Amino acid sequence: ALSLIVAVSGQSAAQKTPGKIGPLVTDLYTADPSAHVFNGKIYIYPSHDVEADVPQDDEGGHFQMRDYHVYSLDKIGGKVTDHGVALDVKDVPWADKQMWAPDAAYKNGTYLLYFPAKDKEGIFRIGVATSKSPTGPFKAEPKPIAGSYSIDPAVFTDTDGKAYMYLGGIWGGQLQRWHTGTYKKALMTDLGKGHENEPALGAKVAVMKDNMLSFGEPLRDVQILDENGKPLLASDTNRRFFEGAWMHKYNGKYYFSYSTGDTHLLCYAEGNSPYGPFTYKGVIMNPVEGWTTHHSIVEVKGKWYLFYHDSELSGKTHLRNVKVRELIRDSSGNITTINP
Ligand code: FUB
Repeated sequence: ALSLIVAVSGQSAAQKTPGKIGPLVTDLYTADPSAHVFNGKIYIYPSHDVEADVPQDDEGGHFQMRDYHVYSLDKIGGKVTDHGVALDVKDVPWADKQMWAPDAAYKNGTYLLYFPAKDKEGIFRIGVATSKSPTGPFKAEPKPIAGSYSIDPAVFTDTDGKAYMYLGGIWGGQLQRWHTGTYKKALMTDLGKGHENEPALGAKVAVMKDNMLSFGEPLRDVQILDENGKPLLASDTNRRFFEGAWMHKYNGKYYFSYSTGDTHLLCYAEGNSPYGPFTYKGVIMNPVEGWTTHHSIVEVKGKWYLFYHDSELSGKTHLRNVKVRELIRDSSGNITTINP
């Protein structure tokens, strides 16, 4: 049984002092919510946080998630239904542990669940699992997506039907270890000392093949530029990409949003193509309680919503809870910063 505590109350929810925004799920810890509307219903694909008594470290060893639950609701503010375990790590032939932030997509009668997990060598890969139902259960493909690595897959289907996967996360998400093209375990955080004034590491993107099970091209860099058209630098930790990519399209423009990780901001950048380049625009949300901040943005019946998490229920960084609030823009499409 689940309870929904929040009421999202129109425009005032994000701009003025909001009424208290409560967790959407209170009987399990949930995080990294990827929200989608399928057939008029809202579905949330979050991580399922658990206590595994692993001490906190820069590699995210304290995030030892083992399965996914899918949630649905008929409307924002409506009852949240837990559809049970949709995929368990024990049923993913290639995966060993750490089922981190997932996403979902739909094509031709099939729902696809995309997820990162560490393989038996301790390397993060992206897996895919399929179901005829948006709530699963999902059946995992025997191998991870060829050419995939790192974490936080986000699959965006454009208005022309083409789908793109964005992925990546630095530090514990291992993106920096692929910087030279092959996996180098020694790189622990960003590019390392002495590289602060080089362009920051970017998220990656690839178009998906029609079957949505593999990449249709090698991964490309997602470039974020500053107001002068120069790539953001690795030292620009208040603006550079860290993890948790998301893509949405609004009024014909592509909005690439992400977390800055160690500076705990949700930011966005705008572009004219799903590949970018994207120009940095601003902060979507200031830091929440807990180290991580991770989000998705979705349109429901003509209004836009931000799904995110914080650590209100536990007070612990690795035991989080999913929330939702309205996303507000000005007349030019700029997103108003939320103070959670
Ligand atoms: O939930 C584990 C990791 O924490 C996610 O993959 C990151 O985005 C961060 O939220």
